[in-house]
Amino acid sequence: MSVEQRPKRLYAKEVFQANEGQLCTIRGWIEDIRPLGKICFITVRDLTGLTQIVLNRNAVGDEVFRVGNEVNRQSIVEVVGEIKPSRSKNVLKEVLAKKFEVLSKAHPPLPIDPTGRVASSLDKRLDARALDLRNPKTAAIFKIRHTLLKSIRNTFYRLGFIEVNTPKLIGQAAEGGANLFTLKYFKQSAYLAQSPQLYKEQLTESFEKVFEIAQYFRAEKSNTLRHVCEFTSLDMEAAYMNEFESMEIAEEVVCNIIEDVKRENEEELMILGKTLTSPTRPFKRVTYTEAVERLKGKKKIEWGEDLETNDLRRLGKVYKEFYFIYDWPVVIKPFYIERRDNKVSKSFDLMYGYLELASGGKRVSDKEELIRRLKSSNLNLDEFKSHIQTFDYGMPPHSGWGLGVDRLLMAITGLKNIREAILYPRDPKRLTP
Ligand code: AMO
Repeated sequence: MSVEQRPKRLYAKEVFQANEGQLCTIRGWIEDIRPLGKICFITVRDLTGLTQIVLNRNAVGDEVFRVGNEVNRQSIVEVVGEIKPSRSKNVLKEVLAKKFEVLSKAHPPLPIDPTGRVASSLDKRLDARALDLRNPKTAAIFKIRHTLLKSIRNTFYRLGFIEVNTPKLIGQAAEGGANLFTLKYFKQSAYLAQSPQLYKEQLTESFEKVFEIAQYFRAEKSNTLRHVCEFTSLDMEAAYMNEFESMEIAEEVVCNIIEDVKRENEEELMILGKTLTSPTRPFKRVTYTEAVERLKGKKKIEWGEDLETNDLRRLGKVYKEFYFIYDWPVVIKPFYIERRDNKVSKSFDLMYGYLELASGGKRVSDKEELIRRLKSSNLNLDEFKSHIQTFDYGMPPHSGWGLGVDRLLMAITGLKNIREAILYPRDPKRLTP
């Protein structure tokens, strides 16, 4: 049947609203087949749900009826038929097939059952991710991720930010530190970018307010539930803003996402069994010093030490949901964060319970101070030569942050493992599929 001859394609969701007697085309994959003598019920799933197809031997003929009875589950089919009221209790309308064609056969045994009736380990699901994404529960996570990305863009466009794309193949360490992936780049070495930090700062010289959503790479051997080697970051940087103004933008982005997901993903939230509530604004703000005071008692934390996972877990029990920890010690923040005084930096982390979602701050915009800070961090000035030079072009005061999109999706959907929030996660043990 040529494309022109086929009646309009309907998605499962549209079948329920369509008129009885209407002709339609249904496409999707077979979830179930129930042969009952001269009739065979086939449920076809698409992105929006299930459609019940009725194959009647008298209507489609012996050969098509045999194919419909024998085709394997998960095969891709195209059905042309007429919408009828259904006699099944859970289905309002069904499609009585006039034509039934297998477009692509599935070949069992399949590695997992994407209907979710037979549970599989996360590792097995990730090995067969393309099939796992047919599971409505898995698909719900990525439909919410789609809303999250759309919401982020809408907020930044509305606030007048320019969306940018910085290089991911770089010749010098962006942030310093040892967690870089190295690769051969013709006759020299290159790295995979661990963040767009230096580029986004440079771009404030011309574009003033920029944001980027992109993947970054960290060669961290930590096998935790919140670290991966390739993660998606939302980065923003804005000239003439101080750290508190950029914290307000983070809050605005997160709150808009929650409202958008609540409105656009009601069904997906239901599938995941998650109720979203609008966070109380403004988000609570706690200084590093106050956090350390809170943690006193069980364990001695010296002022200036970084907070470890267990400390953050304890803090997460006190400050639930979204909150900021700000004014971190200079010694544990990177060279590009401005000092408030000799000890305290103009920095912040956005937290969700124990989970660090974002970090940022006001940046050093004075060239001499940047050089001093690079030296005191034991970084090689030569590697930062071209970045330092951009400060001679006139560097406005600026601030910004980087937010882990995968972690934010975990917070919103209630996932415990970051790997579930990423289509094809990469960790020290996983580089495929
Ligand atoms: P930072 O290194 O704290 O800051 O990273 C920012 C945010 O990115 C997420 N993140 C990760 N997510 C998953 N797996 C990882 N291995 C991983 N590493 C980081 C976290 C984290 O809060 N340049 C600064 C940001 C800035 O100051 O603008 C930076 O990269 O959610």
